[in-house]
Amino acid sequence: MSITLPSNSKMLTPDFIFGVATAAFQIEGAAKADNRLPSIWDTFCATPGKVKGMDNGDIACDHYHLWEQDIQLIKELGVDAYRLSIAWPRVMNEQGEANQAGLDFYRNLLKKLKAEGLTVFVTLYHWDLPQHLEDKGGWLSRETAYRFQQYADLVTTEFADWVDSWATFNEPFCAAILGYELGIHAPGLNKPEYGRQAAHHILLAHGLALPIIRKNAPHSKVGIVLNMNRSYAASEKVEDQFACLLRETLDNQFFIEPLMKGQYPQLLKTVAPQYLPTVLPGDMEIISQPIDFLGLNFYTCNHNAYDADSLFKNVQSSQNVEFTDIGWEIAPQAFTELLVTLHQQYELPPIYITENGAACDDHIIAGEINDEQRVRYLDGHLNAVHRAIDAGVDIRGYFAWSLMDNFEWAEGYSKRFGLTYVDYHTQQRTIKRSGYAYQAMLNARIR
Ligand code: IFM
Repeated sequence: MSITLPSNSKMLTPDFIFGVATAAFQIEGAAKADNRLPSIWDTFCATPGKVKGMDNGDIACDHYHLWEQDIQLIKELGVDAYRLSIAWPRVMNEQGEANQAGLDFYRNLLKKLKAEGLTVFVTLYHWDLPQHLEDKGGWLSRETAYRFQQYADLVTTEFADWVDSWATFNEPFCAAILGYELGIHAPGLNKPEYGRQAAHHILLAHGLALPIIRKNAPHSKVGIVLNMNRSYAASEKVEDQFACLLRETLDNQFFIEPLMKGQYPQLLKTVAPQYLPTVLPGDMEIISQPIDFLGLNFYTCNHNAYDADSLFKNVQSSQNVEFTDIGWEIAPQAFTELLVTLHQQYELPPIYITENGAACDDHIIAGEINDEQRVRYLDGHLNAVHRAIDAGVDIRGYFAWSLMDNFEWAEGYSKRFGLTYVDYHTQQRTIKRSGYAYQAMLNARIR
């Protein structure tokens, strides 16, 4: 079992980059080191019933201390690029001043990544909002967007020299909807009207930060990362088709349309106005400024049936499908369809697949992890990207999620997405079979 792309694939040419991705809260640990402030995820983890096993990010993969060895791991995998995020609570105090110790950590990390010849993608916000900002309203408050602008200014001034590509946000859908509408992520609020308002403020923060990042880092690319699933209707029935359309609109179009067209989807105005946020004059122009790239994270698809109360509900596929350990359907064809459809719907900037991967029930046996399902998953999804490129979609890179097993949010450490296995007792890293398969595919390229 290997990962094999067609020999003529554009993905095997030197312009296409392959990487691995992580996020600060999920790997760093050192939750109180060097004046790091608490984040909403520290608070959420400490709240009984929110995170499986009451796991937390206090130690995680201890990357804060093991970063040099982790860079060697990245090198060993043979990737071209590494995608990481910066923890806002590590680098700024409550007064909005720089925390030098936190900045030093990232400066050393970024310098070393560049010295090792890696292309560096940095995300400014991967969900770890400082708790003191949540206490003042978090993403429900417009003011947080202006605080994000200050944070982006600090970080991009400090690190412009070592970052090739900046993403303002990772997955606004998850930060806003899971965090403020459904209550299954930090800060754990769940009012229907909260999620969309939080999303609007996140998109506003993205737009407010763009000109600042461009000024501070004129040689870097700047964009945003959205997560998208492909939505299917449970049947041909008109009401199920409607349910699917609404689900796709709320999950995908609600985020991409303001960025690309400066408006929220028209459909919501007519059928579900409760999902429209309060927008002030000028906001949509700020949100829809041009970006250099769009990051897309893809994992799975969903199937939707009409429900009289909630308008749509999730149902299982009628086909015989395979699931990963987190219960997500494996659907590589949906990945190609999603990419091609977006390409038809919008004038998109170049796309990077900034995350894609599988949670598997991994076990280390005699020092090896035989994660055959993940190898098949990666092979299927890389070939799905290849087919989308062949169909005309401008995709420039692919990042596997994740470099190593890590803190999987509400699932704690129970779900493993890594190409590398982490023993959380010893912090021993062991490359899985999937990591070796990725490495073999990368090393076989003619550069
Ligand atoms: O672990 C997460 C990541 O932080 C954001 N995208 C999805 C991954 C898997 O759930």
